[in-house]
Amino acid sequence: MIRTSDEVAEALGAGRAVVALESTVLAHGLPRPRNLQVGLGMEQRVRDAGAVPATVGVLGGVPRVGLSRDEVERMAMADGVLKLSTRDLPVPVARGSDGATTVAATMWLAHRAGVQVFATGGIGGVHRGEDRDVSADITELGRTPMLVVCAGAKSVLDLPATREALETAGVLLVGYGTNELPAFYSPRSGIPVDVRVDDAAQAAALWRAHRDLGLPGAMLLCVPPPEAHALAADEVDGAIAQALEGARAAGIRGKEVTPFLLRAVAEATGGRSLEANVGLLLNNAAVAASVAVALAEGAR
Ligand code: PSU
Ligand code: MN
Repeated sequence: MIRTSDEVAEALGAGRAVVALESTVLAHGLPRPRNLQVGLGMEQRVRDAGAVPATVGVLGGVPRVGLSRDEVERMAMADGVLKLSTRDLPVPVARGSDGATTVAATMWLAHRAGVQVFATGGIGGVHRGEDRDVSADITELGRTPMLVVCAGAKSVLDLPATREALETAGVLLVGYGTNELPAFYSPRSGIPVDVRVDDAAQAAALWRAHRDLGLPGAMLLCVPPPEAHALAADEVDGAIAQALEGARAAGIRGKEVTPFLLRAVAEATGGRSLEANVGLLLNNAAVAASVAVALAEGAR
């Protein structure tokens, strides 16, 4: 049912490092044509660090792990690509259509293909002032084993509430060279992580222990956004307040909320939040690859 590309299948078979990448960030989280550059750029960062990238999505009704360049382009540039959380996966499969996978759906498919490490930007979580809008990413993180490399949760969310929800779901927050949960566009949130690691080998050791214990669910490796493009917390706060007000006024609901907010914050910051988002996505891909390489080396 899930089709793994030849390159990814060979790498997994040989015990080499593989990093899963999601496609919703491309189809719905970034503007064209920048999204395509970022998708290909993340794949390149993974390769540069010695691992094989596996971008995940649904094409023509087939769940895919590992896409060609043209297929990444189709995800990024085609109109009407569905946004798929795990529960949505049957829809494009039944209809034979295309869909981009969120963190949740990417984890579901990548795990079943045998991938253990996944790089994204920011996970979904609890929306501000809408504490019944909780991303299904949290549910999936609680039940599917995956080392998820991210810059924390997107700061358009309620970060303290998201942290609590992750704790309830049984997800360990690991800071990569930091004691704090990053705030996506900026490095600090004031919210502590559960444990800190300072290099890829330490991260790999934690993940190996998690698997050896047979624990369900994911571990979040939280990487601060690179300094060069990070924004100051007060600048982001104003932009987010404006974006939330815009979403309320426009009556945005459900799966449209996150893409709307990301776009509105980018507008309110004159595109600077977009640069921060791109910078952290590329950086997370490189960190994930280094951890995947450390894991593969440890298994030999
Ligand atoms: N990180 C980004 N940009 C994004 C997303 C994450 O930098 O667009 C996407 C991910 O696919 C994540 C989704 O799973 O947003 C969460 O959407 P929701 O809040 O509707 O569950
Ligand atoms: Mn939601």
